[in-house]
Amino acid sequence: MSKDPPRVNGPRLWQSLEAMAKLGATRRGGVCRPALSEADLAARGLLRDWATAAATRLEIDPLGNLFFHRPGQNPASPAVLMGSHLDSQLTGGRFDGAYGVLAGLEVIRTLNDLDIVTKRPLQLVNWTNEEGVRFSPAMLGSGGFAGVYTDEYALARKDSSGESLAMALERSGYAGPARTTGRPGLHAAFELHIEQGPRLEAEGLTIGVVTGTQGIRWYDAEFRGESAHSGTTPLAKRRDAALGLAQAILAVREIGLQEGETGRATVGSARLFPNVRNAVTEKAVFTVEFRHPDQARLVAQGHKLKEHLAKIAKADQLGYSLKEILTLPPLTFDPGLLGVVRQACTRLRLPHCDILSGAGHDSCNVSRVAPTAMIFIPCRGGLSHNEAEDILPEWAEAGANVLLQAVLDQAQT
Ligand code: HGY
Ligand code: MN
Ligand code: MN
Repeated sequence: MSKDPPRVNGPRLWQSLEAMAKLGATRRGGVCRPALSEADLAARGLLRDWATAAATRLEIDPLGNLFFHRPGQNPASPAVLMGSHLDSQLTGGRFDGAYGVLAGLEVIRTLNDLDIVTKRPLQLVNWTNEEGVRFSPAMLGSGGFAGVYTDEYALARKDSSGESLAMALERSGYAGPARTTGRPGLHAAFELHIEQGPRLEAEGLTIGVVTGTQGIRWYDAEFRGESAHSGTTPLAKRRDAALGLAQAILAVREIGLQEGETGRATVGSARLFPNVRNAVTEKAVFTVEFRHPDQARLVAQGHKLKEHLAKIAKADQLGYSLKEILTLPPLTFDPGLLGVVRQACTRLRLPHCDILSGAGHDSCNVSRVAPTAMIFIPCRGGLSHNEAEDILPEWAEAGANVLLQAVLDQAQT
């Protein structure tokens, strides 16, 4: 490796981030780009224009994942993959996901500027439905790629309007051809992402070497009672599903509190039916999420949840159901690639530390089928899944330089 490592074009990366942030921009400075929404389609279109101009060839898989191929000297050798996701939360930030995709594009643009043709082919990926906002579970596109879900299961997932992923892909022209072979072999995969936590900024560090992610469990739950007139039905006679929901929210919090500082327990979405002020609630449909670095604790939280819901249902004469729809165990990334990332930080003289990711990422799925590592940069106040999410241009540039180094290290072997 030359003594002075090649560097990305920071201003160009920042301009791309700013242009991308205009697509689905919200009044409060964030983005709203649910998977395959008009805004996400616009973002995909802009990425395609840029990636095509950077001399890559697009391949779309059955779940609408976008793979931009950059040829290597040895076309048959397993590729090095980099990328993330353009879809966002409803009140999302401008950098969650988009930063990793555009930094990957910047790496390709830089290699083009330097006329470097790597030995191994490179692939820039944009994963479908990472956030799980429109279709659940989250990380659906990368889950299909990694064989966590069959394509049939993923394509059948429906959004709240009843439209399936298959229909959304058909309608938007992103339904790629059926997989004919197994998963393409990858030599290495890297994902660059904002930390979505406060540690790096607080400790004055520029890069997080992501050793792994904590486990995640998603549940769909519901209570079923009986709709009744709010003016004529005595409280003792009601089978009020909203009352069940209220107790479930407190029970989920209690389960989380029992884990102390590591506790992460959330009811983030709930819908009441018939949802009118003068009728007792017949049905409450809601989500529960637990996260934990220890698999046994995560499993135990799921058992406690089931016990609580059964108790509430019995006491209030409600029906209930509970379905686990996302099961992601705690995982560690590839030690060899983590060493490559650390060396890149040292070569670039960037202060760095090992860090565990509190958030889930597509790399959790990719790590099932390829050696994978993630790289973090700080974000202001650790804020994310919030329209005020923000980073410094120098952080963006530094992270992209580490990605460039790590990709070159693996693509030149
Ligand atoms: O939920 C997550 O952890 C990711 O940000 N989608
Ligand atoms: Mn993300
Ligand atoms: Mn996210």
